[in-house]
Amino acid sequence: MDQSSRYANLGLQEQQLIAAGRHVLCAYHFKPRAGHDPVAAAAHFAAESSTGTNVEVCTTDDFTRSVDALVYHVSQLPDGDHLMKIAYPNELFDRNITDGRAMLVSFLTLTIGNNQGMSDVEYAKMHDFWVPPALLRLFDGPALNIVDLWRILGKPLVDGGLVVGTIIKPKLGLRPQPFADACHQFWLGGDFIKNDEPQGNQVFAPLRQTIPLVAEAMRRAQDSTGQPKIFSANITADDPFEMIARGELILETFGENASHVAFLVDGYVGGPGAVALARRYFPNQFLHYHRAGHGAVTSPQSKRGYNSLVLCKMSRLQGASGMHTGTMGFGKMEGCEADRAVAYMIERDAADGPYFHQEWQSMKATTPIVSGGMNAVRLPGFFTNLGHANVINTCGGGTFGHLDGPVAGATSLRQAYEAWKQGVNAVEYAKSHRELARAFESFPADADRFYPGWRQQLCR
Ligand code: RUB
Repeated sequence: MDQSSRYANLGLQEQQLIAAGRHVLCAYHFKPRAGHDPVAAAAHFAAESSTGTNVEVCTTDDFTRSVDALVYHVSQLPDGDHLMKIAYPNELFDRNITDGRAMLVSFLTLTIGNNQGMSDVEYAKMHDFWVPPALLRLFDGPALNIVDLWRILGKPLVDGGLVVGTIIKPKLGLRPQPFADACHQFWLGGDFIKNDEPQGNQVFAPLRQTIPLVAEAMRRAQDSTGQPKIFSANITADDPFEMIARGELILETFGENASHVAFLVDGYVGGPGAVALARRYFPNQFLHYHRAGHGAVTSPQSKRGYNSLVLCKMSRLQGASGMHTGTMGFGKMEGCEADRAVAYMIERDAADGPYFHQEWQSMKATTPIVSGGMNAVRLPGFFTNLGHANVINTCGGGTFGHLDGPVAGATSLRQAYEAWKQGVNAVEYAKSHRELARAFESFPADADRFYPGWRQQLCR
C-alpha cells in the first residue's frame, strides 16, 4: 500500500520546521528494496516509525493524523543510496510518569525501531538528527564533565588541558593485587585510570577484594606524589540493582576519595537504562560512557543503525560526562581526521552535523574521551587535528607497552602533551625528556609514521 499521500509531504520546508520547533528531524541514508519507489518506501518507513502500520486501521482519528511522522525530503545520493529526512512530532516521544522528562529509549524505539527490518527497505542508517529546544530541555544532559575533573586535579577550570589516563591492561586476567599494583604504578605518573570495559567481578578478581586494594593504591599514590588521582570504575550490569550495589560498594570503599571516582557504563551494550541509572542514581559522579560494540552499527561498513555522531549526540542528551569519540585516524580503531566534528558536537554549545546545526541551549558539555591504540608518539598529531587537548586520553598499550614500564609510560604521555602545548616538535622535546625518547623506541613503527628521521635526531 502506497502511504505517501499521508506520510510524505515534500512541500514542507526544513527552515520552517526548525523555526516552529515542534518536530525532531532525522536524516537517513537508505535504499529501497528493488522494485519499490523511494518515496513510497520512505512513507512506509515514517508510518512504521510513528502512527502507522502496513495497512489503514479503523481506529485512526484526526488527532492520530496530527502526530504522523512526515517524510519531507527524498533525493538520490552520489553513491546510489537515497537521502530521506523525516519530521517526527515532539508529542510522539514518551515522557516519564515520575517527572515528565524525556527518555532516549523512546527516541530510539521510534527512529531506529521496527523501521530497521522492513521488507521494502533494504537498509536505512541515521546520519544526523536535530532536537528542538522544547524537547532538548527535557533530557537530563550531563551533571559533570571535564571541568569537575580539572577541579579535582587542581588544574585551571578553563582550558585545564589533558587528563592523562590509562586502561589497566591486560584487559582481563589480573588478580586483585597485580591489578592494584598496576594502578599504583600508573598513578605515580598519570591522573586517570579506567577499568577496561569487560573488567567487573570476575571470579579471579572479585570486586569486593579488588576495590579496597585499588582505593589503597590511590591513597598511597596521592600521598607520595602529593597529587589527586581519579579512578573510573565499571559498574555496568544487566540488573540495575547490581549496578547500584557496585556503585555503593565502590563509593563506600573509596571513602574520603569517593569524589575521585567516576562510574564507567558500557552504554551501547548496556543501553539507555544503564546510562540513565548511573546519571540519576549517582549524579555526583563523573559518568564515563564507554561505547564498546558500537561499531556493529556505527561503522561506515554498516548500512543500518546510526553513525558515531548520532551515538555521541545521544550520549550528551542522556547525560554522559565523558564519551569516547574515537582517535580520528591516529589510533587503532576505525576513524578519520574529519571525526573531529563528533567531538565538537558534544563539547560545544552549537555545532554542525552533516545535515543539521544543533544549538545545545547551554546544556553542559560532554567531554571527548580519546582511546584506542594511542601512545605518546601519536598524541601530538591528534591534538593538532582536534585543535585542543581538553580531553581525557586513555592509553592502555601506550602505557603498559612502554619499554620502561607504566610510570615512564604515563610520564611520556604528559611530556608529549607538554611538547605540543609549548609548540615544540616531539622529537626535539624528547632530546631532553628521556621517557618521551623511550616512547619513540617503544613504538618504533608509529614513530616512523609520524616522525620520519627520528632515529638520526635521537641518535638511536
Ligand atoms: C584502549 C581500549 C579502549 C577502546 C576504546 O586500549 O581498550 O577501551 O579501544 O575504543 P589501548 P573507542 O589503549 O590498549 O588500545 O574509544 O574507539 O570506543
